[in-house]
Amino acid sequence: MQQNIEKTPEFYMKQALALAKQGEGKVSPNPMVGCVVAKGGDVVATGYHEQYGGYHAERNALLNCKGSLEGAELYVNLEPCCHYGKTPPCTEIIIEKKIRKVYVGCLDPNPKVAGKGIKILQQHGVLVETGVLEQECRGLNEVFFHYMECQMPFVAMKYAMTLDGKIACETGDSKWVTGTEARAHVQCLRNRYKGIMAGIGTVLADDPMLNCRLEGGKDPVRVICDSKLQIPLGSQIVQTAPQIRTIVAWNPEEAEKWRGFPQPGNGLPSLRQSAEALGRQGVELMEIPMERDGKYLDLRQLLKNLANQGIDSILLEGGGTLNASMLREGLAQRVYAFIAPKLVAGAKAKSPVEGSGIPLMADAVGLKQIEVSRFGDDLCITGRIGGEICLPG
Ligand code: AOF
Ligand code: ZN
Repeated sequence: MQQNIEKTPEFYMKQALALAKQGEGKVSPNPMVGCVVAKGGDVVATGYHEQYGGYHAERNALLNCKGSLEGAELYVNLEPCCHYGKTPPCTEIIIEKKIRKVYVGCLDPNPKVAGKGIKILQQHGVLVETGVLEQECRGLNEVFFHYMECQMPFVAMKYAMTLDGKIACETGDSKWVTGTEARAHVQCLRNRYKGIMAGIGTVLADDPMLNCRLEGGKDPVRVICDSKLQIPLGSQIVQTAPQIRTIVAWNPEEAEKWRGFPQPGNGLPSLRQSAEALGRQGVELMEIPMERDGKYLDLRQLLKNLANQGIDSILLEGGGTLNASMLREGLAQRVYAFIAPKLVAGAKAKSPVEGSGIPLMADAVGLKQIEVSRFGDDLCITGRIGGEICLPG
């Protein structure tokens, strides 16, 4: 019996948030949005944004209810839109259905909406209350906010390490640092983020698939940083490129240098042959300039290109060098550190973030909004990296 539950706006907004989350992995680069309609305190309709290009949460909820909704209250985690996109404006149907009051979690950062949705509702006599569970609502759509505001993908750095801070033994063996529960959770992360990024070192060492093995999940777009275009045709990633979108970021000059210019008979396929063979497999080759110091691909440019293709988020499963470059350039927004309660020791065993490091502890990159969870015997610590971070090269 659900008696005496205080039906505050927060009570309904929590339901809207849970509904919104059902769109995870399916609506990108749109936000996850859920909607609850209540009349006389009873929930009479619910809906959520189910897939990219489909109806928005409000329309789904309002069309789900046959009876009159005049005088009802509507709860939605994001400001209702007021523009004609792939679907008509949500404000229109809210007004048409004579909703009395709309409770909004947070404003929509999309410049086409950005407060105008609320204004239109008010101009039509609909009462509006904003900021209900605002932090949770913004948190759920942190990717959408970042992508809209910065036109860059939201980058989440993920790694698994031992309690003594190693991602592999000195021998290079790394199977497995964490247990099955933690690794299963990584599959959820791969479903959540639109793309997944790794360096060529990881591909050569582990021959990974970088797909999503979650039932009903979606595979992330695989992005491999491979300036010299070394990725083997026989690697699992290239072999599965016809089925799973795969982008290889490379640099023609670096690749040419590495092959040592025309050396007939050295056994290596020419650059043109490699590029053509990869292309035939469906691998998308993306030319990227090198950074100023010439050591690494210009990651900012790479991320910009990905953003232009609608890739709003990246799960970074890089090695220590790629992770360090992302952090140094201030391009990562979140960290997921999985920590296994075991020790492997070894001064030469690799750690999750390498590069040249920050000289002073006082200047360490700190995480905010920390959450700690446990998967079997392993821990996961996650938090946001705030602002622009400047690390020495
Ligand atoms: C809402 N409710 O459920 C969603 C909203 O391309 P379209 O037509 O789907 O429009 C996408 C934009 O609409 C998106 O950038 C965001 O501003 C808003 N998403 N708004 O009222 C929803 N998904
Ligand atoms: Zn809408």
